[in-house]
Amino acid sequence: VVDPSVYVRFPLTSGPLAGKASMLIWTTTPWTLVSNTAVAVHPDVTYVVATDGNEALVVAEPLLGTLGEGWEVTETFAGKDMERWNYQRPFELVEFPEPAHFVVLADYVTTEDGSGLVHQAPAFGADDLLVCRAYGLPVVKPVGADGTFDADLALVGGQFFKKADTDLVKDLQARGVLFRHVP
Ligand code: VAL
Repeated sequence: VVDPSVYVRFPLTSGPLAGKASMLIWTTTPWTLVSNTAVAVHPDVTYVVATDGNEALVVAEPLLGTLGEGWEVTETFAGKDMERWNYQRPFELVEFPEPAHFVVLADYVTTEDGSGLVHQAPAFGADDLLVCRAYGLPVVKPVGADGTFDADLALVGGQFFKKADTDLVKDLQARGVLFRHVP
């Protein structure tokens, strides 16, 4: 059984690829993207920029095949070169103490599935919490003890976390940042 999952573009806003490429992240929990805080890469893995002629995406070299046919590599670098590159977060629904939303390095990142770039939501993942703490990043948790999103939030306010996936994926799609949805 394969979990439903999404691949999402995170446009880079600082560093050498600012305005030119998006990082691709994969997650089976779209509702945690509301709390996205950072993106983790492995310092020693090779990452590439690949283009299909229309756009440029950053993925781990061993996972290039994830993109499908017709993608050509234009640049290659190590994960550690990406440290602290900033990006546009996937949702602007919650207030976020900055600085946040930059690339962090983490040895737990693998190239077994997804894109080799791991969306971090420290309130909802044990590994994420350790990694984000080391960078002094905030822990933002917009979901209450009853499992519903804080009532004052746009789009997802009051929704049970897992039920919010549907509206969130639709919104990603509408804004052109959804690369692929595997239902
Ligand atoms: N890092 C995990 C993910 O990518 C969660 C815990 C946010 O889905």
